[in-house]
Amino acid sequence: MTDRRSVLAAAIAGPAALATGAKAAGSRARGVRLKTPCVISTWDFGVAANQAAFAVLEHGGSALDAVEAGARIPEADLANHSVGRAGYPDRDGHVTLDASIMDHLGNCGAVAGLENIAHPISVARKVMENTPHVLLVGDGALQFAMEQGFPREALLTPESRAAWMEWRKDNHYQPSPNGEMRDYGRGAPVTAPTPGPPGSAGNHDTIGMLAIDSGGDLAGACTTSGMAWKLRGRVGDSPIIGAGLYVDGEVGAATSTGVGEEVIRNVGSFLVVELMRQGHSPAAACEAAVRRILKRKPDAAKTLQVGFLAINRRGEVGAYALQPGFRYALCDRDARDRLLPAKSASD
Ligand code: SD4
Repeated sequence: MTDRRSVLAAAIAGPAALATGAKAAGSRARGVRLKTPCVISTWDFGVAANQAAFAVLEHGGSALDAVEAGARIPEADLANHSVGRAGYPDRDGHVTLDASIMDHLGNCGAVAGLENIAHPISVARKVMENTPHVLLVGDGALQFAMEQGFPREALLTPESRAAWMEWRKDNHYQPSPNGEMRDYGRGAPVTAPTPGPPGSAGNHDTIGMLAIDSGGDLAGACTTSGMAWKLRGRVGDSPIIGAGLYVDGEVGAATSTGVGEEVIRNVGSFLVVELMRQGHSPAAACEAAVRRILKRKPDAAKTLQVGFLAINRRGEVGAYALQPGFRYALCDRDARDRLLPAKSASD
């Protein structure tokens, strides 16, 4: 508890305090090791999602059940405009959701471009468990979800619609670094310590969640409404196994957030896991994956954001991003609501 409070207190105290806190937390992040069972996830609202996941884990539940339960928290959060219900729509006003889920044995399922279903992560799990396939998209994914009993509902909230109408005034599509935070502290620099408490307006983004259960098994989940104002039909990294999420029970797991195109180009999460297999720590593997993006696109550290988050079988955690601003949440028995800033290529 104190940990989150101290990070948030630093945030409230101002940029200088956050800078100090970020440095201290950054060095801890390099060596942070959690006790099993544990769960980690992207961004500030990961703290609340981790609580739901940990409630499953501490009662002996599986990592797979935990990450599904955790991912459903931001999916249901009406203040969150980048995940699930209330997600910002595409250019044409359609809320289209992407999600994937994977276990330690390589079982996986995903949906992309799913409309009118509030919990894509649970549909992804049904794809994994009830079909011979990995990925269902668009109308087919919707048909499948309804066959599986998911309620069909309108997802575009008045707030999301208003934001879309505002965007349509100049109709300029240019994802900005940490753009999902734009509603909060409007006009403040992206590194400003103003994201606010988990789940608050502007404090939201794709959630990637990774867990280890008390049996030592790993699982991961990733769910998003994708980049706001994207072209209709655009699919990001989150539902692409190996890009937005990858789990290997013998090694560890990784997930990503940010501009999915750059993650897909470099098969980012798979790369992170393969680097861990070769002996990299999670932190070093995440950094190497970010540097791979930079190698191909040197200006990426100025123009866009991508963050990776990883955990190995031993519970060691690492994260790295192109730019400052990416934070991640950690939870185990000892500290259930830690929130750390990731180091970045721009530090
Ligand atoms: C995507 N990676 O659709 C997701 C969106 C995201 O910060 O993470 N935004 O590309």
